[in-house]
Amino acid sequence: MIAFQDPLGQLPPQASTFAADHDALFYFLTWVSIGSFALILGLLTYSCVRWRRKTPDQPAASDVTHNTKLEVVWTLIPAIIVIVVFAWGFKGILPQQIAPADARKYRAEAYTWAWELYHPGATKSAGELWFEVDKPARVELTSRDVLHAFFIPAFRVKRDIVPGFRNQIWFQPTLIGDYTLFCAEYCGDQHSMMHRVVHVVDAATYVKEPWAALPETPEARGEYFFNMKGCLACHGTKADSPDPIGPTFFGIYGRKGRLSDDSEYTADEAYIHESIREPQKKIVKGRAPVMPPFDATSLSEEDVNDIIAWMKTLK
Ligand SMILES: [Cu+2]
Repeated sequence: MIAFQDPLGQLPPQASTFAADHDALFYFLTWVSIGSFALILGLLTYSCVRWRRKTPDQPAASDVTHNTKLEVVWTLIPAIIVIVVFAWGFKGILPQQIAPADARKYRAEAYTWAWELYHPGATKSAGELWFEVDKPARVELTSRDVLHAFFIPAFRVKRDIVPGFRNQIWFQPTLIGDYTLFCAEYCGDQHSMMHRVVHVVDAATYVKEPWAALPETPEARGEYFFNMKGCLACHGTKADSPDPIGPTFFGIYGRKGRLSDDSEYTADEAYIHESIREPQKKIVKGRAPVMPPFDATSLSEEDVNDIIAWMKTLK
């Protein structure tokens, strides 16, 4: 591993063992690009001025059509640069392919437009991820629906998540702090909502399993799940929230309306519970059946009750 610091301070903090080498290659590519751009443009400008035709009837100054030596040089130098870039990138990407045997096994399931994030051995998903500093971690990646991608810029790692395909990614965080996990594959309307906080903590904090801690009151927990489970991608919380996909939760508890079969519904506890677990069972008139179901591994019975408790406060 080489120690390379970002000279312009333009990149995210180097928070994994892969980061320094990645940044060195990034700056190599940048400077080579700037250098060749300046060289080519400079030569072109110089030639245009130096060899321009000064009078309309001036004869050609030279009848040279090619120069083998020059052509070999300007083919060989770029070829060598391309080979260096390939070898450097290949050498950097190889160790990213196979996780060390002692890497902790996490799991991330992506769907439009949220993440289910599982810590090692957990059966219930968490809203954010916690990693221990200087310990390798491996994340198994699956998608419920369309293409997504797991991207943590501070770790300099990114991998596509392909539906029907088990992919994985690994890294070793080296810097305590809070970073961001993004979806890096455009996956529809609310793609930009697919970001989560990723914490790198010391061993003493990690053993306390901070991911299990939840807000204290049912209403606060309900709002937490609303933010973490992707509800906010389609549902607003204000009276005038735009609602192109799902209804706003403002004043939703107790609301009456018509379903697609013209029967009447009241948004009571049982109705909201069913709408979370089996959203396709009853579709409100004029709405598209686009809401994904949330089963018990995603939201427990208590979690659903917390969400309903929080909904009751929105009025
Ligand atoms: Cu996405």
